[in-house]
Amino acid sequence: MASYGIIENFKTKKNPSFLGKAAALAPLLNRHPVRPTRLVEITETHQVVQSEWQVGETEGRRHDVTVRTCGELEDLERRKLKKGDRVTLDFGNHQVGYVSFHVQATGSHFDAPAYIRMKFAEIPCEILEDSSDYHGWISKSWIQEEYLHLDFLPATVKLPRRYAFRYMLIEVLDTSPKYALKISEPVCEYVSAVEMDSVPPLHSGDALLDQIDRVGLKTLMNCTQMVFEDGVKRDRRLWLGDLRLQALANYCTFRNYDMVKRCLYLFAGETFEDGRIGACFFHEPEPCVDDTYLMDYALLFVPTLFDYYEASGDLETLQELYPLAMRQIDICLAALDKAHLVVDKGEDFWCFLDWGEGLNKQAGAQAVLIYSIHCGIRMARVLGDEERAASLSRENEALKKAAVQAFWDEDLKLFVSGQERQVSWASQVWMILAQVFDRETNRKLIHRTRQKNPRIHMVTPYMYHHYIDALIRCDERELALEEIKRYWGGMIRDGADTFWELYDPDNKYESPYGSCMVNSYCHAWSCTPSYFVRKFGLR
Ligand code: RAM
Repeated sequence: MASYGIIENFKTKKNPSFLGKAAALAPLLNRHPVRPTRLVEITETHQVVQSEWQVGETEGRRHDVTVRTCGELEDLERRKLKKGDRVTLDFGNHQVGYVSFHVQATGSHFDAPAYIRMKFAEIPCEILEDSSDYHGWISKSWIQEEYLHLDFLPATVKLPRRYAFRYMLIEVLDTSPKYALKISEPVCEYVSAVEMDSVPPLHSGDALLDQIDRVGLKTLMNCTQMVFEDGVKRDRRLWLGDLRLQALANYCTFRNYDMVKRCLYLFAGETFEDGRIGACFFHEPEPCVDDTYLMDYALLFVPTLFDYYEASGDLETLQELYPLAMRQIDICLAALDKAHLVVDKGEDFWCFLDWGEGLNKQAGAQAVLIYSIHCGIRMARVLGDEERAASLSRENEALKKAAVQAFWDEDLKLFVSGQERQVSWASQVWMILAQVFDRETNRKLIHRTRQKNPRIHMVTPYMYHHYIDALIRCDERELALEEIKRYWGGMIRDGADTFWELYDPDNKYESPYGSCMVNSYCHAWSCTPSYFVRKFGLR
């Protein structure tokens, strides 16, 4: 289902001082050249044989394709490429950057322009996909494919876009009978605001866990650009829910506090006219808030700010952004119904939680509100605002009571959501995080959820993060570790160099967009195993 918000005559409120602070914190990107490691051939395989794949190898079966070495980089220049010829370069790992290469003609005369196609792929199967088969609801323009005429050769092609990829295909669509093409010096100028060397390796004693951590770090590093981007292939911008998880992982890895601060000030620098924080923010060409409001994302500004304060000790920022954080809570409290419940807005894109098909958001939204208020109370106490802390505590008691009354099903011993009384993983997990019940009751609830395995399951690493967090808060650390290894380890077994936007072990082709061609395969909200492992010492 198409999920976006468009508001006619959208009015916003700008705070130039906040935007100025964000601008002053803009990072200088580190840049370094990366060259391909080999030439590969990517072909379709009809049977996926998982056991042939081994952790740590670059060869292997990914989705339903096989990647096979077919030459060294030095072989590239020796190839004479004519109409229909293709060459696929493997850059060794997932890269984000600007690509250039040299092209020359060989033969009698360069008597017609050369016409080439290039495709950039985060995972190998993207190379084989036909873009004309894409009929999803978000723009096809996210598919990283270019068609280029070269009128004069030799030439150095410098592509103006930034790409997110490991594999690059160059296909010759036409030359002329008189000449062929020779390609040389392909290079990607890799960009990121942080450096891998700044993070000590994990050495947990468990090879898979170390690898999960490494892949998580790489995911976060690649997405740390001029802002914390959600994904570097798509959407290449700030989303609040994503920011929160990136920030958490960042505090125990790259420790780039200024990046989090910059992102907080961007969100605060332009809001909806009534003070609501947008779900998503464009940082270029000019800073600008998107006209999408997601209740849970706006509320998560509260823990994002508080986590930042706790990690950095930056009291000044906490003080300055505190009123805006409180405003997010007040707006949601003012919109409750008479029974003290969040109003269910049905299928609209009003609250996110997860991309699960048909997920009802009412109970989850109520839980996120309670969760954020808990954090708001702590924040108010740090700032000596006792009156606020007391009123929020009263609100939370009322919200919890209302939640149990409306959503707890005593027969099922699970939370239900919406008119349809839907049982989902998301509702249970968020109610646990909201601490609506005590720890022991929550522990039983998470086990019951696992045992019943509700049909509306979790499909994003974002939701899985909250599930792992819930397990840890229920003192189920061993199980949390097991689940990290199963879920994120599953992505690695399926060939991930960086973690993905969506991963459903039971449906590898899951996509909320109508086609996984536009799914993102380096998506920062999936980097949090590094946070769990490093923060809680899970081993
Ligand atoms: C998608 C992106 C982004 C997420 C939103 C809700 O566009 O995956 O990361 O935060 O949805």
